[in-house]
Amino acid sequence: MPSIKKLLVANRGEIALRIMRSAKEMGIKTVTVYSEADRQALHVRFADEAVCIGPPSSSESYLRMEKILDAAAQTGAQAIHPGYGFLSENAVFAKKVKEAGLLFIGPSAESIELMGSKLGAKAAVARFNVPLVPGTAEPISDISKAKKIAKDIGYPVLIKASAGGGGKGMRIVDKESEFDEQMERAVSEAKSAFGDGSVFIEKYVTQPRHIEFQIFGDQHGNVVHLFERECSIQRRHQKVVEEAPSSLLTPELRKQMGEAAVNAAKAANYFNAGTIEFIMDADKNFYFLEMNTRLQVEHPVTEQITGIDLVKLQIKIAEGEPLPFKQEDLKINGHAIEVRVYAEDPSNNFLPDIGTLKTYKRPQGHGIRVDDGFEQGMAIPFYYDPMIAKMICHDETREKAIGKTIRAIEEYEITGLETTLGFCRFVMNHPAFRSGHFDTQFVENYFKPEVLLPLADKTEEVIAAALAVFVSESITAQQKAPPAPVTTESKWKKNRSIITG
Ligand code: MV4
Repeated sequence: MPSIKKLLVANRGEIALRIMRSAKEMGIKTVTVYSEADRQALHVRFADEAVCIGPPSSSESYLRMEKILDAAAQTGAQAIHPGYGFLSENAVFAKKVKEAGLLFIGPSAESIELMGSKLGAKAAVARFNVPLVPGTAEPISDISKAKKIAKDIGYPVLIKASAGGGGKGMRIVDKESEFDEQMERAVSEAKSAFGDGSVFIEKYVTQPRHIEFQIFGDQHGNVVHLFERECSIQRRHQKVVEEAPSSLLTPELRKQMGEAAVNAAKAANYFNAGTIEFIMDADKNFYFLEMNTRLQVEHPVTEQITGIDLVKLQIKIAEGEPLPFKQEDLKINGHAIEVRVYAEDPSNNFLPDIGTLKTYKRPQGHGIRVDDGFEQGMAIPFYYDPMIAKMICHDETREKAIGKTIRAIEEYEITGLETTLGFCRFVMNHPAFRSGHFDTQFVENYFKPEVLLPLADKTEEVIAAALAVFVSESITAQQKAPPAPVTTESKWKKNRSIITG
């Protein structure tokens, strides 16, 4: 059984730190790579060794397989953890890592490749009794055949690119008269975006909920699930709030979906961490959508409710150890909610608001975890994902976890740029979220920029400026009088009045 002494993390930011923390606790030395934009980044400071791999742009640094493999050879690392994004779901990279005699902390290149094709994935899991959305299991290019299939399934239908994922290359067709045009567009988009024009057709599930199952397999054929995450609160296919467990599932439904998720993983001879994405319709029918063959951004909510460190488990599985527990050993403990803090302006269509963290103070207290990659005074580089942090709150019940999340959002202090924190509080306070009756259209249905009042830092600046004028005028007017005491309102109180939703 190979034992890893030194691990290279081929990523940056919060996930690189999160992985290295677990490695250090296991007594494993850490190496990381960095771009020229990340010289001062925390992941570079945290690692035992760091290797510069090129210019800021990802395509010249974090996506360069050879440079990363060279860094591993140069430092004597025996394994590579890809994190999420970048090369994490690149089958060629997984293969090259293995060919270089290193351990890839993740599934086999074959599993990544199979699940990377939406159609390949559907065909594989269909043989293992996993429910699929009604539709075609083959790529289709003949428009008249496709139209016949759409008619049989019943409108509305969805045309999807086989090479797509995360919502890219999807087209909704409401009625037959629109079919030809949408199909032509879908094919040409798929060709230009993915270099592969194959598309397939599915019944369009309206008001869907996105529920995903965390699965884990070892290299001895054992697979378990670590329950679900509800990820329906998203905008433009980018998740903003995730929670575990889902308020929608009964123990019975959880068992059924969990078994389907385990079967889907077995269909791919899967080992290490993976996620099975399901879509659920208004009648609680669930269907397999796709499998993500990486550790996901939202994995901490699963860690909080199971008490399992998924990164440590990934490392042990990669070393060849069997899963240390059986399905019946696993229990859900309480409820966890993750909110993603992005450097984005919710009142300006969530456009990135890159800048410097003038103030950056994390919330504290029992049951609060902040996974981030920045400190006060640091700039959010514009080259990469604008996520500043993930805040995960864990408590006994969903209601208590929501209450804790609101308290923690109010305690979180970020100035210098706009963030999604106020938006996340709007979600926490919304009756649809609180009642559990929401779907993937939540943001489109309920959010308008008007529900957010100006953020605290702006208010503070205005108050400070007004006070400065007031104080200097008072001094000029009453040269001999002592200056008026300068008092500012508590920021907690001020924050409380920001959200009206
Ligand atoms: C669907 C769907 C409705 N019907 N498939 C979007 C991302 C990709 N993973 C699949 N997606 C969807 N597939 C059928 N047959 C609706 C979506 C969808 C969605 C799914 C999960 C989370 C958010 C979503 C937002 C819009 C559309």
